[in-house]
Amino acid sequence: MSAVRKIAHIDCDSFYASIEIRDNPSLAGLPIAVGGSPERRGVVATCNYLAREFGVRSAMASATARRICPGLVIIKPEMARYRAASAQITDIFRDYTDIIEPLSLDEAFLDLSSCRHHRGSASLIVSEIRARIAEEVNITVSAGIAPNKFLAKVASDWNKPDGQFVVEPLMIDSFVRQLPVRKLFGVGKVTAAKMEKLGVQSCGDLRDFDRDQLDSHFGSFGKRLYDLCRGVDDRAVQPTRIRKSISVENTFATDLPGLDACLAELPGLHEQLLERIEKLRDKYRISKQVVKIKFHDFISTTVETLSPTTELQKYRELLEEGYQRGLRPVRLLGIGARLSPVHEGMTESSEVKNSATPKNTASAPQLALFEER
Ligand code: TTP
Ligand code: MG
Repeated sequence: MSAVRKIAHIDCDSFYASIEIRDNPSLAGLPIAVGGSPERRGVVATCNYLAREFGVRSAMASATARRICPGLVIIKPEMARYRAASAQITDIFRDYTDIIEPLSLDEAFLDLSSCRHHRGSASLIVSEIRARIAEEVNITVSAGIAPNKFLAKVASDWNKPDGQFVVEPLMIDSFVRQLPVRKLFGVGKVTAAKMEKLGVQSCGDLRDFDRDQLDSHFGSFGKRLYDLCRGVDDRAVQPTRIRKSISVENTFATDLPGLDACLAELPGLHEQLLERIEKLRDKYRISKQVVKIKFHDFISTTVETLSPTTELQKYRELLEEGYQRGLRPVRLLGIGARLSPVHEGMTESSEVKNSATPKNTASAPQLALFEER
């Protein structure tokens, strides 16, 4: 790679809750959550930092949240105002760069490598962006600045809320070495548990494995793990594309001998898929579930069904159906969803596959992803 890039990841602090407090100042100083009602089995979309001190979290049942935080004010989400704030923030970004990749309403990557403001100092540029958002939109955001997307994303969490953190090129090695593997894109509970069995807790531990070993333990994801645990991530910041579908797939180092072996791989793939879909929840709805199988002789088949969710059980059924078509060892398994955009005017299409997701918080239960909006 040529010159070191300057990538920022900007993420609003307790986004929906901050907008609600901004628009109703009498809420300031109270623990608040935005979400469905406890009486109607609603879930918490987010809550302010005060409510977090009581243990309230995103995707928690509102009834539980109210129990552990008795004074909790629960507000119904109103997406229009969140969208408007998000658009206003994107307009501010555009004063600094055109290379903006929104991940959801409240977070985006910016490539600031060519921005000349403040003589190209990314940390001064980002301070200015944050100050302008505070002034013009009246909410706070946190930011990470680093030579790549992975590190920028991790760094934006470092001084949250209302903070920023820079990972200088010379710090990468030590910064990543101590990072828990759970922070890596695409490492969810299942993969993290597998790593724990191998004695791996941190990225430093993962570096003890060579490429072949990672490949044999983690299939095609192994290659990416090799890079990530060294802080290497060459993905470009990609201005928004419209997706028709989203999928994750794995080519196995050794062919899966039969249906049971295939079924055993599903939870791991499913977890990665949920993490990726989580990022799209503001923009897309699910229209179909899809399973792809490539048999050892490279013959592929896909099976799909109309569905508004990403239910694991449905993927099992699709896999069983697809496997019956071949009844022989399997070299690749993929699962995915066909998507339709929520907003009007999003009509272009392009398929995006298998680039690991920049989400490091736990996936929300799937029903929470698309409901109540
Ligand atoms: P996040 O950025 O994950 O959370 P946040 O902005 O509320 O808090 P933080 O300060 O930790 O960044 O998500 C952005 C918004 O997306 C959040 O305000 C509400 C919504 N959301 C859901 O609706 N369900 C979920 O499970 C999560 C995690 C977020
Ligand atoms: Mg946020």
